[in-house]
Amino acid sequence: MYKVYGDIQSGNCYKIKLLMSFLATPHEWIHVDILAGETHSSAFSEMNSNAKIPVLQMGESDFLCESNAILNFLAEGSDFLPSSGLERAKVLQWQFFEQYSHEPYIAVARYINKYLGLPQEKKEEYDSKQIGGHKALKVMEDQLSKSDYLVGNAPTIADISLYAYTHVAHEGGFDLQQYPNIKEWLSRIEDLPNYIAMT
Ligand SMILES: N[C@@H](CCC(=O)N[C@@H](CS)C(=O)NCC(=O)O)C(=O)O
Repeated sequence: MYKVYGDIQSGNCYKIKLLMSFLATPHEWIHVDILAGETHSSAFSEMNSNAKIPVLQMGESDFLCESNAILNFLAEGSDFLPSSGLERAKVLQWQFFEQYSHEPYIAVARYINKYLGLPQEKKEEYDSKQIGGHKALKVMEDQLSKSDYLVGNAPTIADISLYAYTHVAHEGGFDLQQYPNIKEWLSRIEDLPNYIAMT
């Protein structure tokens, strides 16, 4: 059985929980407290020397890191990963977008606000994240005005990757009212069978 090391409140970890719930994949969830420094122990570095969650453990000593790599591995053979080469590449296109153009703004603003309590010394950094975050939301809004999901009209792991931090973007100060297509897409995902909430 798989073991997942993570914190469900982290979007990168929640992505894994959500896919495993959709696919009914048996697993053991092991909570890791990043604020207590648990990713920096020597035991943890045996699993991921980059000191980050999530980590997927298979067997005794086989570990996989990077949330989107884990999603690709777990989704293999399921409807959440298309079989056509072009559609798979489009899934990856959105997952790279998520890591480079979305998560560094929306997740970081949320972290500063929700986890750190928006301290004065972080206010400038928090404000600087708003422009990039809205730019990413605009890109998603544009695609979702053309298709029900990010890659065509059926859910894929591209949607799971981007749902994770988008649905809690308000915790980073992003008002989703101005993105009606994103709001409908969030509801569509929440209506899928076996959906599990972050809390
Ligand atoms: N690119 C990585 C990012 C993982 C990541 O940033 N994890 C954070 C929690 S969301 C973490 O473990 N932070 C602990 C630390 O940096 O000490 C992924 O997608 O898995």
